[in-house]
Amino acid sequence: MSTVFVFGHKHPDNDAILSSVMLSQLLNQTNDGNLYVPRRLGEMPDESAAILRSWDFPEPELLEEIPAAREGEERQKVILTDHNEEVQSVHGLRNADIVGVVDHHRIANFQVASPIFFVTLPWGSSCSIVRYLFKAYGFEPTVAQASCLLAAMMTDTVMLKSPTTTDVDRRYVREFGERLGLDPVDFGMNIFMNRATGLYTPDQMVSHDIKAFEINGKRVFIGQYETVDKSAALGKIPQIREAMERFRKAKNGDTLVLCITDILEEGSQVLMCGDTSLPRRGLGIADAPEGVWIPGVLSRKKQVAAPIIAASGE
Ligand SMILES: [Mn+2]
Repeated sequence: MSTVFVFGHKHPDNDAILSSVMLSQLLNQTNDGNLYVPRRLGEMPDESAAILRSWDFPEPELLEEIPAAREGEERQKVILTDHNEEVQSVHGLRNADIVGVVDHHRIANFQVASPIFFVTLPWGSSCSIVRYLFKAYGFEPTVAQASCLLAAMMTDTVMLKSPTTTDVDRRYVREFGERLGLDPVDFGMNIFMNRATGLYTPDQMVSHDIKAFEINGKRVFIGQYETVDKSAALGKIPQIREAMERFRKAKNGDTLVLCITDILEEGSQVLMCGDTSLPRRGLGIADAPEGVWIPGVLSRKKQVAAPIIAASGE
């Protein structure tokens, strides 16, 4: 029997946390002889803390790093959810044996020596894939599990409005809504309202949900600050720009792009700093001091990261 740590990416969002908690619960239900223990690689998002607390599920503990195994000791086994890239994962990932991945992002620089559990599907949330795995293993989620899965499906798809949303996500959301007797959009808005993000400092706006990408040997950070009222953030653009530079320099980034995404107005104000050639080309916008409003941009992955990565190959 092994203890397997299950965790989402650094700077966890609701999908990263809930996919790791729900996948651990499911795999423990299968009684395969291992013990699956969820962990987190950063601060708990407010909305994840709130929903776990409401169902009396414990918060996953923080995992700082995976140390090298001592002689005679087994290497730590891990399952990655909601990510697969080393730069987005735990310090010391190379000291671990990756035994599984459940993800809905691009696959980059991924190689393992033995066959593993590797489930990636281009759906709207990792929790939709976990929902699918419940079906595959023959378990019906409990009411508590269904509500956690639904919470992450709604936040990760921005209430099903993100272009990453698929018919599968829509069907699972509808089924859970009927099962739980609630309107998924009302439910999702309540989840968003648990965020203290309205009170964020510029540093928190930059660092709270940011991902690193290695693109042509450059380290590109893409952050997303989701809000239901962008005007507060837009009033602090100079301070936000300073916070972006501070973060980029502290983390040795070449480029930093920040999307201030207004989920009600359905678009993002995009700011950039450092070497801005890639994002300027990828997004087809200028590096304007106050940023550029791009209507319809809700998905960092599809509408921001993907075109920037594509521009690097041109
Ligand atoms: Mn996700």
